[in-house]
Amino acid sequence: MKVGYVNIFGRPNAGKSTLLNALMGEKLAIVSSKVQTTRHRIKGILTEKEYQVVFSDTPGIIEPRYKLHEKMMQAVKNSLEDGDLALLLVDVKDNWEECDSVFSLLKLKVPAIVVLNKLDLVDTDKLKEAVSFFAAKNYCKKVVTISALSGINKKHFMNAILEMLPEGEPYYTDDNISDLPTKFFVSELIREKIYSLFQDEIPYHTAVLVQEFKEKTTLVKIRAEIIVQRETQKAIILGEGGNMIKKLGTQARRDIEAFLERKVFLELFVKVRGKWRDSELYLKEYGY
Ligand SMILES: Nc1nc2c(ncn2[C@@H]2O[C@H](COP(=O)(O)OP(=O)(O)OP(=O)(O)O)[C@@H](O)[C@H]2O)c(=O)[nH]1
Ligand SMILES: [Mg+2]
Repeated sequence: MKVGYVNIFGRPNAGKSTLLNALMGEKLAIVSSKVQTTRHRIKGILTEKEYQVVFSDTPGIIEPRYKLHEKMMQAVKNSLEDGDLALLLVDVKDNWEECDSVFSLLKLKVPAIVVLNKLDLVDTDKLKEAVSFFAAKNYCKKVVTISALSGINKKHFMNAILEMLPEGEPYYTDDNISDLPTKFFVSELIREKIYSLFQDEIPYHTAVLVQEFKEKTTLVKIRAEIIVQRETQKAIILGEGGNMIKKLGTQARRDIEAFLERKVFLELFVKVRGKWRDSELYLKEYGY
């Protein structure tokens, strides 16, 4: 059996989380059109008869400006410490030189496949040019082109990966597909709706904390807190007469119900915690 850890790296918005979900056939990582959506390392354990691959989605690589960013980049560093193979994800429309310099700075200790994503957005000539650009780089063992959004040829993609993995015994014996608790996925689904419903700084100044998760006979009761930095942001999240938080709650509940495959009663509260992104104490409390 082929086994191994395969870590996905790239600049913000490259499509790392979209790729993880496409590989897993399940929504493990939240996705948005905005940068800096993912804040944690999210493992997806893909087990088949012939292989077990533990994928890790990671936060997009940035220059840290807050303690929160530092924690996010720590998640990237942790993923650099282990692993058998790196997938270096590139949005083909992104600046290739900048992607290259980010990848070089990673100082990878493992072989890497450069994955050119969003091929649906460029013509074949441009794509070929990108393939030659990255194929010439030291860290690159192979270039693969995909559209994570339109759907990948999973068999083809997995073959490219499995070629580079060792034989061994599976790390995980049960049928878990991730190592993170249900509460984490619930809070992430709420955070995803904040990314899609609110603009400007709001998504970046927000954290979500699940305070209560009670399984009852007919439904799951969930109480979550949305943490913002300022009163004005709280007012925006609530909306006029509470219309925005209602919308947020409805959308989040639908996704949580699909994820848990159970009926959900979701209660949301908004709390103001000034500068939480720079406070070790709050960051710890909020799971960073
Ligand atoms: N057109 C197109 N869009 C894509 C493709 N893959 C991902 N996207 C979009 O790109 C955006 C970013 O996707 P994510 O998966 O959140 O990107 P990410 O790399 O995880 O981003 P961070 O977590 O912020 O680092 C979303 O709007 C996706 O729908 C693709 O193959 N084609
Ligand atoms: Mg992501």
